[in-house]
Amino acid sequence: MKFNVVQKVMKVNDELAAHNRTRLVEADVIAINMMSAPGSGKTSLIEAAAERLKGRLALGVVEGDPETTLDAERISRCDVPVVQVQTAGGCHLEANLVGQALDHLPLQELELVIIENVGNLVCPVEFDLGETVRVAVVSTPEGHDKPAKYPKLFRKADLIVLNKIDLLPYLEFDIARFLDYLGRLNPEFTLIQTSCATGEGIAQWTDWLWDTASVPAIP
Ligand SMILES: Nc1nc2c(ncn2[C@@H]2O[C@H](COP(=O)(O)OP(=O)(O)OP(=O)(O)O)[C@@H](O)[C@H]2O)c(=O)[nH]1
Ligand SMILES: [Mg+2]
Repeated sequence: MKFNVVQKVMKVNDELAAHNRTRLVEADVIAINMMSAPGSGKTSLIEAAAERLKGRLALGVVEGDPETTLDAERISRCDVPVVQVQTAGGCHLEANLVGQALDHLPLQELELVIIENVGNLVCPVEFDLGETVRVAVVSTPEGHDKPAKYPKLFRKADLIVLNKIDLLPYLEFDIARFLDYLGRLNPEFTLIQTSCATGEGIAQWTDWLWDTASVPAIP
């Protein structure tokens, strides 16, 4: 009985995600679902991208948070169209909410939409939003074992960003073990190491966004 209810929720979500995907393809917009634990640096990475891609790539942002408009305020200061989705305590975004957010973005003028999911390593991965690609962000203070403990997120990611590498000298983060865990989940994973504090790796991050947005959307 319980199982049937869950299936129904997921079925409705999948239908709405398919609708979002069609809208994005029709508008020729690539969408990125960015997922991580709270505080890994998702908004900081989007701010860095907005800065570097200004005038080169038409970016829009959907911000997901349980409460507040703090992240949308940060992004709007970068002169990028942004919509804040408040989940009222909910631990992930769903396709229905993202669909409503897309209504408030000038999709026809955009090339790339980054959807910052609610900070959480478990729930967001279960919900298709209609995105084109998935990015998993993990930061060094969280520890090298995160891919082993939360495999689904890392296995399904098209890109993994290891952020806060400026803090490596102060932490017992074993990068070899981190890479080993990732390799066991997906031998062909793509990893970019960044620091929003020093700017290291930000060029690679924005180049990846540029390349991803330049790929025509597949209907
Ligand atoms: N040292 C260091 N701090 C960083 C880096 N990136 C982000 N921070 C800091 O980490 C904190 C969280 O960054 P955010 O960008 O807000 O993280 P987030 O993933 O968007 O957080 P939520 O939206 O709350 O899940 C802020 O104080 C940032 O200034 C980094 O590369 N190095
Ligand atoms: Mg944020």
